[in-house]
Amino acid sequence: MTGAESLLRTLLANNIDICFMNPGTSEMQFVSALDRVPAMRGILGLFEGVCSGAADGYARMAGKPASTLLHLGPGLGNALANFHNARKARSPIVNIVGEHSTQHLGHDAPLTADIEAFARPVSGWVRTLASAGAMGETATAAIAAAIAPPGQVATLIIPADFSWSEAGDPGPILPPHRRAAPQRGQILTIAKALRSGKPAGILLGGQALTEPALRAAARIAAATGASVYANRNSGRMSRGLGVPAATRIPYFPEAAQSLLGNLAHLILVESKPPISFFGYPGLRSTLAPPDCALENLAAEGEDGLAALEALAEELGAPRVIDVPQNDRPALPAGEPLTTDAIGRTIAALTPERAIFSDESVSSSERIWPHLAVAPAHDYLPVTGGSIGQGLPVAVGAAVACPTRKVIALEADGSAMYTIQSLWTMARENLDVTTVILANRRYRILDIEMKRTGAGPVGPLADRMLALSAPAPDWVRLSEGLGVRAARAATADEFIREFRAAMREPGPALIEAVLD
Ligand SMILES: Cc1ncc(C[n+]2csc(CCOP(=O)(O)OP(=O)(O)O)c2C)c(N)n1
Repeated sequence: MTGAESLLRTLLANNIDICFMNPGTSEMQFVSALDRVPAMRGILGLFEGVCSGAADGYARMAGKPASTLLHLGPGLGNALANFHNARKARSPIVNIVGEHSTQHLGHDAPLTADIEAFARPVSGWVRTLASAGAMGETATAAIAAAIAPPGQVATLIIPADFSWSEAGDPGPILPPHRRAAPQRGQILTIAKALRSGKPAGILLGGQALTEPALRAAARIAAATGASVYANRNSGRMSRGLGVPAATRIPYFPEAAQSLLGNLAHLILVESKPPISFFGYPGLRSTLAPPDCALENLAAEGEDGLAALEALAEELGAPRVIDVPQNDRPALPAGEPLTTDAIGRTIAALTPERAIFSDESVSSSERIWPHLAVAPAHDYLPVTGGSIGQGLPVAVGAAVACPTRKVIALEADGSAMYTIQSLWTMARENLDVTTVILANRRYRILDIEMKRTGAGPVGPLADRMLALSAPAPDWVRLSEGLGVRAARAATADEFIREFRAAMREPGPALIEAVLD
């Protein structure tokens, strides 16, 4: 068995059967092994940022890693921004990077680079394979590192000769991992704080934003009057009709500080203390009041659900929570196309158990409230602030959940970073509807320009923010990459196109013209 085959068999034995890849000469052995090991599904991305973002989206929805296969330092370099987002999402990913053969490495060939240095800032574990014979064991070590709670990118660099040489058996199969249970003493301390009668909040992050954890938090809120908040940059959140709500911490620090302003206690569940996205002149970066006591109920990587349930029991919280079942909104009629009209339409027409990949940037605050009355769904935000992740994450989510509708809410500027994702959606016939919010500007930067006190936007500065001359033609771009597409300039047109996209499976794109 060659090293390449041993690697693929080790991944499969450990239940990793997807590889988002963009290979080159040093990875040819892996590509050819796909025909001998067909249980590994190779998915081609036409830019490495698609591969890393797709592996992130896959991990968030599947709860287990995909692998990525990238070409040398430059291939990894192209993938870094979305590995950065994956790192912030705590997504487990086994990232395999090909390296020159060992005898070639000393010659400083054109593609030679310090791959470990490229990998380190986004990876929790980095290793260059030492010999072909060590392949199985080292691959298992990479998988163990990736899935160690709370999850991380593990980068395994493989010299080409080790993949074409004879290797030993595949590596061992890992036992299922357990997240640490809550500390009894900590639960009692926090129960006491919540019984004190002082204003308290519970901030949920990580895996504590799934429905069972939201339900446990709602039980605690019912028993104590505490408010329940959501970390806006956590990888995945359950939401919609029938799901207990958590208030998302606002993006701008003034609104966030005012929301949390009266808290005496903030209980952290799989979340760091809340901080502002950016620092601004004269503003604090921390969002909780300076005298608020921060208490860790479960650290990142610990079992927040078990901790919340134990706390609810300790507090004698009601077992059943009544979640109001609001009506779905009425469709807009005869209205211009606004972000509100888009939000209402999506909430009214989205099917059960949809998955939203949200990279709607400046449109998000207007669309977000409407999704509260969409059917129960999963919501995947941008975790690390690096735009160009929404479409790749949608690809990965659709691969992980082939029976669910995925809806990518995409600001036009962000969508251009990894537009190649559309081709992978078409190639793999993924059930993703992409809504392009075509305001033809880097709109959020207009707002940030004012907030940072950077001065007025003159005509030359404006050319750095406007996407209008020429405006990208999304219908032609999408069709050119194999995804059916339509343009909507009124609410009625948007309703027609969105309804059709929800009825018909497979990839579709709607350009929603907002200017
Ligand atoms: C990789 C990366 N490059 C640049 C930025 C800076 N940036 C933040 S928002 C933004 C423009 C967003 O424009 P668009 O996606 O069209 O959304 P809009 O603000 O119009 O809603 C840019 C360039 C970033 N966050 N990440």
